[in-house]
Amino acid sequence: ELKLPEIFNAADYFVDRNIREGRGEKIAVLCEDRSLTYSEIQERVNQFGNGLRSLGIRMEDRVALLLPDTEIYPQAFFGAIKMGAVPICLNTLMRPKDYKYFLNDSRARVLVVDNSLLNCIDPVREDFKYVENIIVVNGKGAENDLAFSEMISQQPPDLEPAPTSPDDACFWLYSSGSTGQPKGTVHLHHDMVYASETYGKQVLNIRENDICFSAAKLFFAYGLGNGLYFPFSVGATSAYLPGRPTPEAVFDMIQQYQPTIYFGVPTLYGYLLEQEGEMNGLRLCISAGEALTPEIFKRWKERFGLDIMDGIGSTEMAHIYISNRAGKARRGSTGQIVPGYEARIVDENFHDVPDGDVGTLLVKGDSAAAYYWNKHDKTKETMMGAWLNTGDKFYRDEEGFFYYVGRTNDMLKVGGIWVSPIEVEACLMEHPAVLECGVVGTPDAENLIKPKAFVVLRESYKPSPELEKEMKAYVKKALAHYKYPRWIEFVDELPKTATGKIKRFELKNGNA
Ligand code: 3SK
Repeated sequence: ELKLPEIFNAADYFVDRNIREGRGEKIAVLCEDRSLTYSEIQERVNQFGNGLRSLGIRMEDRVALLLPDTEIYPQAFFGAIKMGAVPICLNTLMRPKDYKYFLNDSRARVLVVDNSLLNCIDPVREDFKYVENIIVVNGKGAENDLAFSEMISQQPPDLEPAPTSPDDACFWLYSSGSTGQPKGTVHLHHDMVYASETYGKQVLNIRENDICFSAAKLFFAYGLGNGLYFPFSVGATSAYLPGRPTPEAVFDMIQQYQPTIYFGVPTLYGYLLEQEGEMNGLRLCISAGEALTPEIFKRWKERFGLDIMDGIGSTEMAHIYISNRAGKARRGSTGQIVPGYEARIVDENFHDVPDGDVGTLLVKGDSAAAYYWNKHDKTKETMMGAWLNTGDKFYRDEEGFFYYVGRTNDMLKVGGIWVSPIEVEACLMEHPAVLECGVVGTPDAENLIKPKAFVVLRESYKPSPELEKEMKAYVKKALAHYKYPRWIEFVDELPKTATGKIKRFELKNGNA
């Protein structure tokens, strides 16, 4: 159990504590040709917090951040937290209408936006109902906008942390489901500490001399832990890539910064395996965000001699709660429960199912979000007292290893039997012609649901009826025959979310 004092501020814990414990001169952040020590970060955190105060921002006010991964992120995120405000980490890949929704739904009073992203804000800035100030990083924006660097340079370098409690609102992330508007997920000051003390310290075994590099961006719950609060929890270093994590950019980051922990998503692991490049110096390769296929795990190990440590987390739980362990990763499994968390697999009546049976995963742990902002019904559906309904289908073996079989509503019942699209995808991925694929349920002539596969071919293959036939036969041979895809559509790319997950609902709607 986490024992925190009655007055507790997460920025004091993740930033100031490093200076108190003698790590002020350690490099906190590396980005392009820049590096900042913990003392330098602390000074800018304080200046930004003071700057927000000078604008009349008070405890509990929301401050939206629309920023790429650079050294500004920790300054703005912890600066807001330190003065008691609540930063909202916004996905940088959305469209103007989405930002209008985020800003109006959250009632943020301040927006901090990078110059490179102003084009997404300008078309809707007149529609913001509550934003009073727009602070622009690396530029100036419209006439009344403030410049981040100018604003902080005029502020004093000292700031007392706001007297928040461990249970005060600390930061928000927007979580999107397959239906409805994104939900403002409210995390408390103790949540990042809990995730750091559990997954960070007991699974990653993160240490002061680690260098972390997360291809998953900081606006994503996975990236926020990987690239910010896990390294800051021990005074380690984080290397930031501001642009797109293309395979070339990832290999360059590994060359340039020699990280010890690399955090990726399965799609990117797959693309890295397609390219020339080295992954030297790593002690851990972490994967989350979507299920890792056994095929990618195997090919990664063969090529780089490293296990990929797969795990699953969620925006609602802040980070990973089931994970493989270093040196003991089990191919095809999401791993075992992370210390500090509990899991149950239940049927539709919320009764526990025996090991080996598929059910819905519920999790419990003190990094869970408190609620969804202004969405009481969704809060009640997901946050069931101490337990959180993940909406994921899993089974657990007798050794406590969990196996992902799909989202609750992605599972297909074919001829009365559950079929996991993940299993069919993993099988197709082993076919030499397949680069990527997505499987969804599609009604046949009798309106009965059958699996359909959307396949992206590797460069040296061309779509043909022969290849389609061969792939169907391949799956039929490897899996129970009812699982084979009755249709295969060859496509150039798959629709993906900002965090790299296949948008199955778009495939279902025929939008490949
Ligand atoms: O998708 C995941 O597995 C994940 C992991 C950590 C934090 C957040 C998410 C969504």
